[in-house]
Amino acid sequence: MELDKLVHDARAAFAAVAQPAALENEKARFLGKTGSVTELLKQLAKLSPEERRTQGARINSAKEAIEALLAERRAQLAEAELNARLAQESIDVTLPGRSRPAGGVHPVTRTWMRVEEIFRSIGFEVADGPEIESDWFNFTALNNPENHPARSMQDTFYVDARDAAGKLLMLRTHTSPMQVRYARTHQPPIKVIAPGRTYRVDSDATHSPMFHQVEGLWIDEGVSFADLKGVYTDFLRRFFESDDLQVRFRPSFFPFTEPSAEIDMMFTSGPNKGKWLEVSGAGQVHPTVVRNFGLDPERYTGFAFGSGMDRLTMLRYGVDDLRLFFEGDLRFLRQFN
Ligand code: 2U9
Repeated sequence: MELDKLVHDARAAFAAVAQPAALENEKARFLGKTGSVTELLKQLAKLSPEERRTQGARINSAKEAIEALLAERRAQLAEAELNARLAQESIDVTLPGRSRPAGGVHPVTRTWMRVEEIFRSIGFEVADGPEIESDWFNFTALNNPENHPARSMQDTFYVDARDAAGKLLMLRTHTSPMQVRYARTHQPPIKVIAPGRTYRVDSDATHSPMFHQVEGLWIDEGVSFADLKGVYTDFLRRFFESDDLQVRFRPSFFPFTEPSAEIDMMFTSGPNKGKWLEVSGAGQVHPTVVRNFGLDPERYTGFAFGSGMDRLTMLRYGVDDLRLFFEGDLRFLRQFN
């Protein structure tokens, strides 16, 4: 009678709880170390062997009945918990998906990619290097005199730090320092372009404090100004997809080239037809610069050029304000994709 009541009580207790943790507390009350069933089993020691066998068998079958009830209730609670979660976290698979519109390539990046492709096709390597430079690589190695105005605080962004050797640091004003780094670690023929971001204290419709340049350098025995004219004219005609584009070289001055030239070009059709447009600077690399590469300028000669990639992009697409490239206005940028 007492055992039947115990099983009955366990059933009621297990049914009364709603949480798995509470159920485990109820289990302890019946089957735990000091639980009712355990206490009954302890009493068996006081009985005679005969009674112990019959009473033990009864207690064990009550214990098994309680364990079965416990397992059944555990399964019920687990299922209820799962059903509650499923109801709460249900997903409506018929809702429309979130769209992820494709990005686009920036117009200056398009120019950058085209420039690399054209120069690679005629055997130039592409070099990449630091935007924070020492003034030796940016100015001194390029034959800029100590008092050159480009070195002034008004024209150049200096960095409030120095390199390991204590040299003054700055944001590079052209990609030329990369050409110097490349030329000092490679043997002729040196045939390389250095595209990248450059920085000057300058800001208006055609100048931005950060802009993109590509410079080229070809040094070997017997490389002449005639090679510069051929390579650069070919580049411009391929870049602007115009076989009859006209090119002229005007005398100029740069500390790192001698002789130096400004390069102008003229479209033979389209809105800019018939106007000479300045696109680049160039020249024969100055003997002092060749010497700074560790090479003998009597044996090795060559040319260098520098072009603004933002300017090339403006000319190619007919954009008249450089600032549009850096404002991030999608209405403008979408037109190039
Ligand atoms: C080395 C030696 C010589 C690169 C050159 C120019 C002329 C030039 C301007 C074009 C427009 C800069 O972006 S811009 O404002 N560049 O006029 N650049 S010759 O001469 C070099 C470069 C590297 C070692």
